[in-house]
Amino acid sequence: MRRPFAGALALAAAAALIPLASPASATSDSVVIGGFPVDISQSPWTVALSSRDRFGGTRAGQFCGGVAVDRSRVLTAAHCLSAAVLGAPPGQMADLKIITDRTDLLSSRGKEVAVTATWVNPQYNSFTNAGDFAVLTLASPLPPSSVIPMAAAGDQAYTPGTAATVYGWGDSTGGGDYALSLRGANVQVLPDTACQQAYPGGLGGKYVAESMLCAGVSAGGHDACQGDSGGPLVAKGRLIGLVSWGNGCGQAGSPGVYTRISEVVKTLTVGR
Ligand code: 4AZ
Repeated sequence: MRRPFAGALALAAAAALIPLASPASATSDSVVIGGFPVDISQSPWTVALSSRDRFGGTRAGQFCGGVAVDRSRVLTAAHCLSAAVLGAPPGQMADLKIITDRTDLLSSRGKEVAVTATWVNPQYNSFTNAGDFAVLTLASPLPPSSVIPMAAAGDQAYTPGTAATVYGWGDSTGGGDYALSLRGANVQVLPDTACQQAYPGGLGGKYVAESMLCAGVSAGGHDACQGDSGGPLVAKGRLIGLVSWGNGCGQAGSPGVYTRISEVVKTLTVGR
């Protein structure tokens, strides 16, 4: 989607039965596009964000992804918590939960944990999508094994060419086929120039290297997509990105744009 919000909005609209134009073309072979099934035990820090009140129960209320960065805190995308997506400020959503340790959304495996507080990055710019992250505080702590370390600035995991995997329950084809079971897609960290070329500004969006990270595969076909927003991009066992935006899904020349986790680390460190 050209507009960063489009994916979560599509889910909101689907839940509300508002007719939507079909998304702009995306490859059909294309988490996640061009992905593979993942058992949650392989990425135990990946969580689903859920509100059945807002999004209905057919997919357990899943509308975005998230990732546990300590036992009581989950990172997600700021745009996942916008009033446009949620229909209300996040603090007013009585049934906002995270689902942990569950591969299949409709199974009873794992746990649903209530969110007791939401913090949206005050620097988040909903026009450029810079600073697209938010923190959820959980009602009860997760096990230590469910937490992934964040890669700080200068970490080798950010080097272009590094293999990375993105995880989510989002659109698995680019055609609105939201997954019921967790998927992953293998991509690589791409040089900032790849996204600067693809997203120079204007209608297609603007890539800001300081706060965003570019990832994909140059031929296309492997990518995050609608519904994956807020979910993790992992390299060398560390969190490097959150699914944020892009033009369509899996198209050559339109890499995925992620929230750069080193910026999150800086912000969270300053705040405490
Ligand atoms: C979305 O609309 C979205 N291909 C998320 C990720 C990407 C594109 C769109 C990246 O939520």
